[in-house]
Amino acid sequence: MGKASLAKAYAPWFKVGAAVNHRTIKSHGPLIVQHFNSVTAENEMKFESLHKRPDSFSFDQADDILDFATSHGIAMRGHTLVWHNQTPSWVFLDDQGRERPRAEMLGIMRHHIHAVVKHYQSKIYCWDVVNEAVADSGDEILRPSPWLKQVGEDYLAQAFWYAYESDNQAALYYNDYNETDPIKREKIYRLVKQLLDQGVPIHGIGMQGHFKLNTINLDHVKAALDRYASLGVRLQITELDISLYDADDRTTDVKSPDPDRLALQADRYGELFALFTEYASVLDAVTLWGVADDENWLDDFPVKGRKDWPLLFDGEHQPKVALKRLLDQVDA
Ligand code: 9MR
Repeated sequence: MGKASLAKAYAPWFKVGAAVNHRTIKSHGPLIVQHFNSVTAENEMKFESLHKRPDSFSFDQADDILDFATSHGIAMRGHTLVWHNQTPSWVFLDDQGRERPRAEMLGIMRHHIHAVVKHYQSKIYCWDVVNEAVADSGDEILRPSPWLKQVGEDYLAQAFWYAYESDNQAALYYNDYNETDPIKREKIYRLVKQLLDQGVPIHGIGMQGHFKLNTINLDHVKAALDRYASLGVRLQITELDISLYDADDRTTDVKSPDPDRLALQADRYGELFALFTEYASVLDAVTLWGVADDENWLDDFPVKGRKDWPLLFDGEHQPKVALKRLLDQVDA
């Protein structure tokens, strides 16, 4: 176990990645280097991080993460170019607070994508070009957003073309959550099919993979992998985690993880990775959304301040039963 590496164990099938940030590349550095061969910046490459004001870019923190990765031979994904969240309001509103018209929005989008993708050209192996554009409910495929309202439905196609113009070697992904839900799955499928039919340079679908113990459904995961793969695009699991809480659980005072739940979590991780290895011909990487349980986004979501234990390493950076399961089942 001491010398074992999750990424080496699964290297015959796919890369194994982790979301990292400018703190965890230091605090969790040894763990990242030992167990992962791909990283994603958790927040540092988002629009508001790189391009807070119209006339300047700040690449420092994102560059630090890239330097960390390259100095250890770790590949890096880019996350994310066009999203409705974590995007400064100047992108959507002019100085007078008026909604910017289509031409201005496209100019801003093009400028942003060109600057960012060219900055990282040949250093970032794939980009989440558009993130979470599909509606969770209702009949519409696209969720309401300023991008949709002010540019129109072709905003996704435009984003992919701008990225392709800037780096025609990087793999360009559409990335979304609840992607294994059968209704949302079909919307994502239709969206990506339309883009492919129009000749848009879209190469992959990022399946985020934020699961919960009581709702994760392996049949749905398999059906989604099959459905998306049928489009002839590459696939990645981009943000994997398994919350220890059931979907409707709102308790706040849990101080330590329940061992029975950790065992169930290990079972689910084991089943997922076994399934993923069956899709190695289309699945290029499986990325966890964090490194260890001491720093993870679910500590605040969906219940503010509630501790969760969704990852493969515990708060002391020690392997959890889930990590042992993943190594044991491939004889690492
Ligand atoms: O993990 C990220 C967290 O630190 C941010 O506060 C949050 C803000 O939107 O974004 C989190 O990452 C999200 C990712 O960028 C896109 N998919 C959902 C992730 C979890 O919310």
